[in-house]
Amino acid sequence: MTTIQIIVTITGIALSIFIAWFFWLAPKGQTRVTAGIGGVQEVAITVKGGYTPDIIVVKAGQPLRMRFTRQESASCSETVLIPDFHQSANLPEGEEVLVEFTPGKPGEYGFQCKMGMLRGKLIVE
Ligand SMILES: [Cu+2]
Repeated sequence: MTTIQIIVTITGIALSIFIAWFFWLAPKGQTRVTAGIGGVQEVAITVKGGYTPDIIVVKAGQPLRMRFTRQESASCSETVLIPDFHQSANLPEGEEVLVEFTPGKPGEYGFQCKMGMLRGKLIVE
């Protein structure tokens, strides 16, 4: 291989790694939810190649309403699971779906698509 070929190869690999990181691993935003009317903590989550926001900070012992809107047709994201709270929901494209429960104990809990490719985190304080 010539030097140019080596540089091109290395640049290509670096670019692939960055793209993979950007789409799957980079945090898409953290949000802290405060309780609104009736003491319900409400957060709107966009589902499109991931969850936005994907880190959600809430308070323990107060009802939480997660409003998922899926803006893509990729079958990967059609189901959202929150295993620690025994919650799951089907997300038809373009429709808002509510998932409601009360996080009891402080801790960090994941939510994800069925195959675990898209991930988010619920931080209960
Ligand atoms: Cu998936």
